Amino acid sequence: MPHEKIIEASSKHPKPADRKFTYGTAGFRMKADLLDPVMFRVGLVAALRSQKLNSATIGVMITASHNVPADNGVKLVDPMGEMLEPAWEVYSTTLSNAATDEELAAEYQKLADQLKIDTTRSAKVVIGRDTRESGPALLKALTDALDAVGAEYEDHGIVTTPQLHYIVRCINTHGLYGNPHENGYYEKLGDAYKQLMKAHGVKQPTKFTVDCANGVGAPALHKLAEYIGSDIFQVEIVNDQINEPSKLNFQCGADFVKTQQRLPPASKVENMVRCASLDGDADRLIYYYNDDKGNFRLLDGDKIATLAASFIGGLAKDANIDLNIGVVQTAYANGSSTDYIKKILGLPVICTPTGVKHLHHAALAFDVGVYFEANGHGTVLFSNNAIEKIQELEPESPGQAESLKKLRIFIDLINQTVGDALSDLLMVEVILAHKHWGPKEWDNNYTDLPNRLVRVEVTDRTVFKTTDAERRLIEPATVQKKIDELVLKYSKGRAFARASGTEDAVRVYAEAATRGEAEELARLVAEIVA
Ligand code: 16G
Ligand code: ZN
Repeated sequence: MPHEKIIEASSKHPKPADRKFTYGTAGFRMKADLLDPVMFRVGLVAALRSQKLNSATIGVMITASHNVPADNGVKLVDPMGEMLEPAWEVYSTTLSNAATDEELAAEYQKLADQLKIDTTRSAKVVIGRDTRESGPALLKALTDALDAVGAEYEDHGIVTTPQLHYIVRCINTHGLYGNPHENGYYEKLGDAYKQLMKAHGVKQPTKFTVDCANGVGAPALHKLAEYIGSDIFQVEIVNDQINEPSKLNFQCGADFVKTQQRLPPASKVENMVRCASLDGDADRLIYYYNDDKGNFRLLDGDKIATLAASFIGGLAKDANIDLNIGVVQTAYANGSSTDYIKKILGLPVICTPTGVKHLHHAALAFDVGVYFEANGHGTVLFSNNAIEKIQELEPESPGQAESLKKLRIFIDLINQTVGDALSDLLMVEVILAHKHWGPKEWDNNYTDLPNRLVRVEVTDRTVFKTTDAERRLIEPATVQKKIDELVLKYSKGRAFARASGTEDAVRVYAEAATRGEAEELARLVAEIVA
């Protein structure tokens, strides 16, 4: 019986009585020194998940993304590289909260019985982690659990979150998606980039600067850049000090730039030079630049989505191929971006609740689904139907053949498992090069409405219940009516309030025709909510 083994192994990873753990939007995430028992229990869940899916390989990623260095976290990756199925988030929460080692073994068995899982069949797990100091010890807690239930595992060491998603998909598709290791990732993306640039005689307009948040994106980008070669990929890499753990996400990274609306101090660039920032596990990307007057300009997830959608739409048109292209956003998308997609690009827009799994799911409804959160997390999904159409079409003119060829390679450039900063970075560089655009031309597509995000401390955030993709509150009862009345007074006004999924607070977002009005609207809505 594995139960004695589970109990014995678990006794080295005891759960403190006063803690309640929850598998949230981004897995388990907390102060690293609290995570040890959770890691052990996640190991049991990963093994069960693999056994449930006929021994498909499951991924475990140890990371806390853009959080401070003292935090860490863990999330599970399903066989095709997607996020864990929601029902299993609940099972993970249940197992992580079992009070004693015996109770844990009993919960493990209960779950196996309930889901009819044969716990004697083989279980396969692949593991990755970011650069945090706490990583190796947490890895040990995880593998202790995997050993206790006899699961097979491969440790891929320090990799980005999207690299681990990629590896999982490669393994489960038996290499069809690519070679299942870190180098296979550089080869797949790098080769696609080379073909889209070199073969078409296209060049990056200028060198650009990438801030790697002093995290795992740094070694990965160095390796990717080396594989591609500096003749066609000119990049200045800053904030790549992964040997100084306290610098992770400190005064740098995508989240810093997005919230502070300024360059990270290490990015010393001239006006009009484009810059990009990754986050601590390289699944978010944003671009920005200082304009000719030195004013900071952000090119966020909305700008990346519109750039990608218009480029793919153009290629599809030139290739004379009928693809149903759509864009998925959240309520945080700037109203100007939504207007631009609908009115100028003529594409449908779906709005979903915050959290990548919602956007990803909605994007599957299109032949080509472009999804991005404003914070820079997103990707492009090509359906099997679209891929088949693109592969099978026989071109009738050289122009059509050229566009079709680009479209085929473009599919390989994009990590379709999950938002991937490095893949998105290559995508943006390719598009800018093909359009002969600098940051200004890109930025000129549309002008963001002034907006303001406010964090409001409340006694109980769970009383805030939303509908309509979080754009409207249904509870507490009178709040939405008050917000509606207020918004009417502002030109181009829009505002909403929702409980954060990651912090104990309510977030208020407001936009309006002028900066002053956006700020005032946000402040007044915050007063209603508080
Ligand atoms: C998580 C989500 C991110 C979302 C953020 C919102 C994933 C992998 N991550 O980090 O997409 O933007 O939560 O945070 O889904 P909030 O609920 O605190 O506003
Ligand atoms: Zn991240």
